[in-house]
Amino acid sequence: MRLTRYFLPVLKENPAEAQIVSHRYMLRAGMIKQQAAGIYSWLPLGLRVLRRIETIVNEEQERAGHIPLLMPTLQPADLWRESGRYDDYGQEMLRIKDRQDREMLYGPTNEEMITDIFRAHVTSYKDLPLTLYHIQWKFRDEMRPRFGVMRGREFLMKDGYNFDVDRDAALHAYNRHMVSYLRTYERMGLTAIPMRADSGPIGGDDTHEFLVLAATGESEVFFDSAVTELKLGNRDVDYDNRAEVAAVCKEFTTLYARTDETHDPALFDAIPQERRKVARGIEVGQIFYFGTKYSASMGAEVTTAEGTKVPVEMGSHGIGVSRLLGAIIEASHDDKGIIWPEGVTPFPVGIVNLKQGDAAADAACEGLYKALAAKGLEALYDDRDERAGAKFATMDLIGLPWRITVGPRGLANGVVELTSRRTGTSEELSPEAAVERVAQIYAGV
Ligand code: P5A
Repeated sequence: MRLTRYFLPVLKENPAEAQIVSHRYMLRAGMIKQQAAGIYSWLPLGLRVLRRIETIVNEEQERAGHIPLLMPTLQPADLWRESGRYDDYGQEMLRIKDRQDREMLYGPTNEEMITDIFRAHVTSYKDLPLTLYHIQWKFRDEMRPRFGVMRGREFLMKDGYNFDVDRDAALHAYNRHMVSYLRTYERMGLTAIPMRADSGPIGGDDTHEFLVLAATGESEVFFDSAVTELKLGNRDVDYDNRAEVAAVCKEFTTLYARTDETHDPALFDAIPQERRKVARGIEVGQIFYFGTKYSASMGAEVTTAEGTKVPVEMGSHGIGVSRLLGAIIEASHDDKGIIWPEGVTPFPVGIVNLKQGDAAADAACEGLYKALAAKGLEALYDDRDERAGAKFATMDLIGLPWRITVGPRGLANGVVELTSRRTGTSEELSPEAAVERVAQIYAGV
């Protein structure tokens, strides 16, 4: 993408309404625009990151064997009357009437609707296990929408729902989600710690929240610092192997890690003092096992191998897709701007032309741009007629992890400069070597 042809409305001033760094940088980098309290337009740069995050979420869900579908944002109230949640949900639910005076709502979550789909089509244990998911906009009329996309009213969620014949199979689905979420967050450059939590309006016995530690997080968390050292890495977990998946979950949930709702001071005090940590965290996902809470009230039954009919065992599992942008920025920035991890960056590399209009510099930039594209890497080429300082400031603010700087002086020696946004270190290389290096970096991402 050439910057002169792009739409990147960067702000010079700090927007007064933004209280936390991620909100400030998302506005300044021209990623989002607020349209109403907690409701945002996604401008091109923001949309690119959102799509990257969706891609990672989709890849990891499909790797775990979960099947995508797409449910609507608007739902009929009657479905929610069946589960009893229409009245329970309160003011957080946005209720709408259509022209026929039928009661509708903008879905805050989809347990009822997915149960309705299931009961219409599945009647036998032979069709199980089944996990269906989608990535869809939700609406929750939050009392205090704030911090930009972090606590929105309209927000994008990945929500998945498992259907299993018995409790053991449903717990395996729960575990599978835990492992797939750990992988998902790690690919985004995040450490998200599963913590025992409270199930709130979704219901159920077993639930874990995934928290990214950040001073600006809305949840208070208590944990053994050793839990922050755990990494899934590139382990090739066999998602069909119950024991293997359960062992990974055990590894990640044995050390003490809880949110304030489930905090147990006696257990906490048993941790060696130097490892006892109280901090704040951003909740980027939550998984629930709730058994037959929805299937029993909504009549979603399956016949078992023995020929009896039982309500299907279920759980639901959510990732805060739009919130993740805020969480990643909170975890990865400096005083100049965002520092995107390679996994989610809007563009893999930026090209800065120090002397636009200089024939050699222009030609070298065009050559780099094309050579990168031939390797499947779309660069953001700053081809504006601007001072070098202004170009660097924009690149630093929008946070591309790599920058190639091209100027007449370097070119006279046959080199360009490759700079890491994270470390600030630069290396002089031939243009061909710079392209090779960037391609190598992204080969593993
Ligand atoms: C699980 C999937 C559920 O709704 N039903 C379907 C279950 N869980 S949850 O914890 O309430 O939400 C899942 C994740 O969505 C994000 N989230 C939000 N993101 C931005 N703004 C909000 N107002 C908001 N509310 C929830 C969180 O990341 C949460 O973990």
